[in-house]
Amino acid sequence: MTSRLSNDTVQALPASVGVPSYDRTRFAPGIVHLGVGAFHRAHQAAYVDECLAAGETDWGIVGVSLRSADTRDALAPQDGLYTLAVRDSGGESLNVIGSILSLLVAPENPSAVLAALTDPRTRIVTLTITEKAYLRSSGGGLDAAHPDIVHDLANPQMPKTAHGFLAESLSRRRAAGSQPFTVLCCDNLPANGATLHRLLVEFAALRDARLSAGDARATGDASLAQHIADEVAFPSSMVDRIVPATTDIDRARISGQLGVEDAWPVMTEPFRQWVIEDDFPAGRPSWEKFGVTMVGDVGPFEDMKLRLLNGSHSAIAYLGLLSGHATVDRAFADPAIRQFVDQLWAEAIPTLPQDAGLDTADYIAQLAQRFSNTALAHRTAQIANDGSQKLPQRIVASAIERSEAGSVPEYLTLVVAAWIAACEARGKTLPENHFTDPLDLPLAALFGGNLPTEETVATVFDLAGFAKEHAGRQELIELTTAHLDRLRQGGPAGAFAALGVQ
Ligand code: CS2
Repeated sequence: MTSRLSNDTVQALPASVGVPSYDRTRFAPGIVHLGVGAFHRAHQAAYVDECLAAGETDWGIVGVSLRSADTRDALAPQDGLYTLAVRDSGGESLNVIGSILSLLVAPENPSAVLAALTDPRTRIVTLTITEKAYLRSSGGGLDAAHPDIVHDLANPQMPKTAHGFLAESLSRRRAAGSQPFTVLCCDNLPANGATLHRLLVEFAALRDARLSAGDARATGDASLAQHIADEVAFPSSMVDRIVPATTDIDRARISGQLGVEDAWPVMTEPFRQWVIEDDFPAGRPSWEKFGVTMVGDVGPFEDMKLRLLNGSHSAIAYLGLLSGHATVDRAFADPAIRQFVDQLWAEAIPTLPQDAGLDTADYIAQLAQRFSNTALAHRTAQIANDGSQKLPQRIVASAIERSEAGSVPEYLTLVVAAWIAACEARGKTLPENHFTDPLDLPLAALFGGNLPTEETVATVFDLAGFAKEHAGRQELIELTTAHLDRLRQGGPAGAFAALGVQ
């Protein structure tokens, strides 16, 4: 195949493929997105595409990759266009998304990223940089000793981290007299906006301290932390759409259907949800017209999503991997895993606010349907990545609350044990780098030490900051230890049997 999806070829695609109905040359960049991966392209960029199609021309997206050039390399020759393939057992529908105006790669050209962030037309900065890129210490504050934070404090004009880019650009905007942008965090963290706000104020305070100490390379004035604390809006949001990594088979199939090559189409499910706190002093698209729910407090929606969807997703991933299931739908079709997940939901639901009008029964019924989508082939290994960063809000928070309320969180702690067992299984029953975790080095050292199980579990809790300073910590360690012993001896079937799950 020779020609490529682009502005020139998009109008000649088969009639069954949806294409941007608007003039892409007419819209201005209003949003800079940090972390322009598949999730962003299946979610926020698709919503913004609908806004643009409805004539809201000020909200084009500048997509920034903070690490690799892969997305830019695939999409720049396509004028930022890509196909969104929505798949379920009923088939596949294809839509070309046109909302990404340009793509930048931060390590190649940090100045260009700062220029985009400082552009007065940029009114919103959205982020999907994954949990670990927030660089939190195990206590939840900013990991000030992280080499990238150290780098960004010493080189404020050449940042590497989201914190460095946001702080420097907010400082420059302030100096230039332009209004701050609104920061809209779209990662799966609890109170994600407030969390990023807190971390960024901490980071800015470290910048301010260097400036006050007379550091010649420091930039701005020494009150950036106060400015960010008082003047910059960080609405929280809950984002939801299942987006499996694109495979070469997907690329070939989609390109075949288009009749031109798309180097990086994105696969997703029909379901999508976005709930956003309505706090945009610099303006925003009319998202509510396109299915976004604008609310005063996103907390209850976030908790329901993190604890029911993401919590069970992680459970399915680790128990699935330990049971030999490569994809979510296959793991979920395993009667024992399915029964386990039902019990896990039952254990987590009482931790959700009872007075917020959440329909948890309907929610889990939808989840069951979504996890059964055989057309997605969502790999368990993909979800298994970065468990140390994910389990605190997905599993451990519910376990702490159940234990504090006087009940025994057996199912939740089995997920923690399954994570440890799956980490340990790499290089043995699972391929060496089947998934990765920021704690891989200390974990490998720990697993090599042949310690008693309880010591292993307690060390993992310390490394990952699980239940730090909580009264129930020891109980959770003991429950996890018992499950891990059973998993090591009899696999998931052994651990399930002790809970009466078959
Ligand atoms: C998944 C999420 O990979 C993971 O950890 O649990 O990416 C999940 O698919 C999304 O949050 C769904 O909205």
